[in-house]
Amino acid sequence: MATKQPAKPPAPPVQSPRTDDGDALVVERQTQQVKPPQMYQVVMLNDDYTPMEFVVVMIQEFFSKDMETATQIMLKIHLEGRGVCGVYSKDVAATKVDQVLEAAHKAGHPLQCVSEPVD
Ligand code: TYC
Repeated sequence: MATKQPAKPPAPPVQSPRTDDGDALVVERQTQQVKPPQMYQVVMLNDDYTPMEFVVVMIQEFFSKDMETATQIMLKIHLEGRGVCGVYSKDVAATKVDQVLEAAHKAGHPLQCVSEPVD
């Protein structure tokens, strides 16, 4: 004797999301993750007048490099025209530029440096 299976209850209707007041709620899927912040490199420029020793001291003092690393960076700038002293957030890079320019100006040297976005 064939037994009749009880009919399946109908699937409940798909509920669209609602607020507590019963209003329809639009749910958006966030497709893009938060990107890391743009970083900035502080680039020091060569000139013919600023003493090498002064540049080394600036790099040690404001970019926390040891004497050997600071000397290598200074020589790269001297030979190639420019060199990266460090990479920072936008505000910190701008502060480093200001500090170097102020110290150089006070010492009477034309040393220049700029901050630029890292690719
Ligand atoms: N070219 C300078 C000199 O011969 C030295 C120097 C190096 C200056 C680096 C600036 O960013 C600089 N005295």
